Amino acid sequence: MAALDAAFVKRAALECGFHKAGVARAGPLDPGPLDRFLSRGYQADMAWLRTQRDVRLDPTKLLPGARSVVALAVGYAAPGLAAPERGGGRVARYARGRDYHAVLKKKLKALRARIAERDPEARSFAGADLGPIMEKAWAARAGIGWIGKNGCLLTADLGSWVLLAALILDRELEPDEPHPERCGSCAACLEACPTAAIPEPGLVDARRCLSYWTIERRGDVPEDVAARLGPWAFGCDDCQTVCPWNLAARERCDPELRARPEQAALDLDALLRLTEDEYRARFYGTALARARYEGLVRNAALAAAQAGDPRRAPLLRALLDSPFEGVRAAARFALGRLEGAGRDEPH
Ligand code: B12
Ligand code: SF4
Ligand code: SF4
Repeated sequence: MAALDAAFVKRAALECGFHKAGVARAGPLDPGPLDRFLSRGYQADMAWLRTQRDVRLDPTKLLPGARSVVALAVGYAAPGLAAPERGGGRVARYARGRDYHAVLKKKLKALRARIAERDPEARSFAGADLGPIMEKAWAARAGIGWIGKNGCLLTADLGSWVLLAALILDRELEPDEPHPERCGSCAACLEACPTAAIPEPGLVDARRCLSYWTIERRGDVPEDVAARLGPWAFGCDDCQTVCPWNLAARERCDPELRARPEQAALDLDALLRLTEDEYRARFYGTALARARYEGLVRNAALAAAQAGDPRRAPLLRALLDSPFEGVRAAARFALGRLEGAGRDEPH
């Protein structure tokens, strides 16, 4: 049986549905950026980023004997992606189709099976977002792209509209060259961020990032952040949509990640009335479930504050009795906004 080599693994990855694959040596990562991020508290309350620091920086701590990291990417830029939403709460592009965790996991499983056919003794550790693997750093080291000033992994042809996974292997594979940095003197993303959440090129302060507040945050969203949400009800793409590499990117989308119209812009009235049963039926299996039931209802109330339609006041008043503090706080904020707007209206 032929030995496992980089060409076989990369070809197999593409055959399993990944759009990009590269190989890096599994040596420890430069701890500098992660340590700066943690020492400044940029992780907000995502305490796992701190507790997993050592394993994140050294793949041999995840897989003893690790020799190579296969970095993998799948595109999600679909035709019509840039079309304006129908109104309602805007959803970040990566979350408009099937949950990408499930999509990437399925491809990783297929890839591991292909590797096992060729080399049954090979051991591996796979991760897609949720594992303690620095996926952007491995993608850069494996030549897939570079870490842009916006903190995302950018590729030359698909821009940053790619989702990442990684497979750590205990086999020595020929590594690819790391990708050169291609941002140059551009700073469009730093200027476009509505909350100045990128204090140092490439490092995002989650405490200011709308993506953190609308997806990862459990509980209330402070009023100064709520006031800057703009159209966003789940995630934020502002630092990506302005990027010249994204404006010129090729559209390449995994079929399962294609946007579903009902997920591209959330119907705020329906969300303000959403029950937990409806939430399970509608959102399980989508990336939106990461915010949980109470997060989505909270976000809908905050989006209603931005939309400013006073006809939503009764729905918001009903949420003042929600068992979730984050929802109650968002409803209070939205009602304050709607009532304030009403007072400003000429009679
Ligand atoms: C925590 C997290 C967040 C946090 C922090 C964001 C951040 N940029 O770190 C929050 C909640 C804010 C977030 C938001 C988003 N996220 Co997020 N997130 C993660 C997660 C789970 C960990 C990232 C992490 O460790 N951050 C801490 C920093 C310090 O780590 P790092 O940048 O990887 O740092 C290492 C490398 O950068 C390396 N390095 C090597 N070369 C260079 C060069 C430079 C200049 C620098 C600074 C560093 C550097 O050094 C560091 C190690 O010391 C990853 C999944 C994963 N397991 O990696 C997804 C991930 C980064 N997120 C993803 C996505 C899609 C998003 C959003 C676009 C979602 C949205 N539309 O709302 C936004 C984008 C916000 C932004 N501008 O970055 C994708 C990004 C895909 C891509 N093309 O880059 C990932 C990879 C998930 C996935 N599997 O696809 N996310
Ligand atoms: S995702 Fe939005 S809030 Fe976060 S850094 Fe990018 S532009 Fe700023
Ligand atoms: S907008 Fe400019 S600086 Fe920001 S990631 Fe894109 S190329 Fe880099």
